[in-house]
Amino acid sequence: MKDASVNAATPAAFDVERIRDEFPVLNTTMRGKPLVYLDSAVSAQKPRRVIETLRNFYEKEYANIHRGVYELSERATARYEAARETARRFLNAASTREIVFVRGTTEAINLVAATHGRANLEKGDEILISAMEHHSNIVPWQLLCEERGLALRVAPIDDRGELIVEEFEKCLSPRTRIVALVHVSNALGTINPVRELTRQAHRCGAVVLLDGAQAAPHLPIDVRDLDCDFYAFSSHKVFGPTGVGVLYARESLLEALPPYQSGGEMIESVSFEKSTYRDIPERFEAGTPNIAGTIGLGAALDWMTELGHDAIATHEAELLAHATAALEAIPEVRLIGTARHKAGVLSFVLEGVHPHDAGTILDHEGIAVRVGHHCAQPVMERFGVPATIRASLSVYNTREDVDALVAGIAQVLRVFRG
Ligand code: 7TS
Repeated sequence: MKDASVNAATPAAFDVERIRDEFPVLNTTMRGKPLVYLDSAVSAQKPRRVIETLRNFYEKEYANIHRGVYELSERATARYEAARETARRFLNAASTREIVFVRGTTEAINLVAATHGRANLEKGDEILISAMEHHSNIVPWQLLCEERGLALRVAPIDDRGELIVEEFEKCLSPRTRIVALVHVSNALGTINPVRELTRQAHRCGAVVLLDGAQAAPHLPIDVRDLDCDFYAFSSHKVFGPTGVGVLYARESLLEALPPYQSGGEMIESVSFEKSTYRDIPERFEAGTPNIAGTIGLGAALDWMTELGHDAIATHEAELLAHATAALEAIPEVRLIGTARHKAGVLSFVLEGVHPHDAGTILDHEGIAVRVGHHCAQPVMERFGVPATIRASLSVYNTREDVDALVAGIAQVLRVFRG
């Protein structure tokens, strides 16, 4: 099972088998075959550190937060707020006041659309997105546009799946009030030059939201260096629990926003005449939050930081190069998304085979990939395909996983072509 070449090609400190040992699920079998998990863009598997943090919290430390006068609740509150500091460090935000815990990337974007969007945009204003957005960075803006009479503009992408920067510039105007862009595309793997795009958007006076759902698991994120106004990511894609995520918002902007959801936890005082709201970030965290999930997210971010972004990037780049070469060597494969700057996402179609049929046969080999439109239907349309097969790589994947995929594709082609 162990391939010495994997370790030889990556830094000495990085041992993929040791990483795999931390993920219990990777030792299981599916359909009687060893699991080959190539669907981390949908959701990443969880290391023991995260699983044990959840277990420990529920066994020994569980209480509601921010309300108990007793020690158990104080401890739970401290753990929850420590996760906020961990998230701040992970993003290099200036202050924990800029870190809002939400349900995930989807809720983060909806929050910004419903608060900043409603409070600041008026008829005739424009929102600019790109042609490679996930549905969750399209539909909230569409709804806002319908409600407020705004225009949604879309910067096009080229045949490699790269944003056409000159066209993006042409889409910007003094009417552009929000620019919402994906940092790394989930359907294509493209890494966008978001620092430069943010600079251009700011020159026009727009605020910038970056969808970091697929970037946070792979790249070091520095919101101060990017100079973005909002940055969103989901815990479950960075090896943490489901149901929680982070919205970073520049302090001056967040302070000016009206509440999003309302109720307990976000208020200062309530009377039937008037209620007043708490300071940021609590103003945006109404109700009992996902306490255990947030603490688990903190453990996941610590785990990633200890592993090191350089080690993650080096390993994934080596795997991506191997996988790209292997898939390109199969004549029936057409890769969708061949950007020069790419994360570990391999979207492809197989000549003469529907992606769903391919997915089913791969599943019989124990190989988990996603087939479909990946919640990015406009990307599928751009490339003239109804769906793709998508293998997505993570820090725990090996060359053997890629080789299993290649063998699985050969099996698919045998079944369909005889
Ligand atoms: N943005 C991007 C770029 C994503 O890839 C996803 C989820 C989301 C937003 C939404 O994240 P959520 O955690 O709020 O659901 N991406 C995928 C995917 O690629 N396949 O399934 C979900």
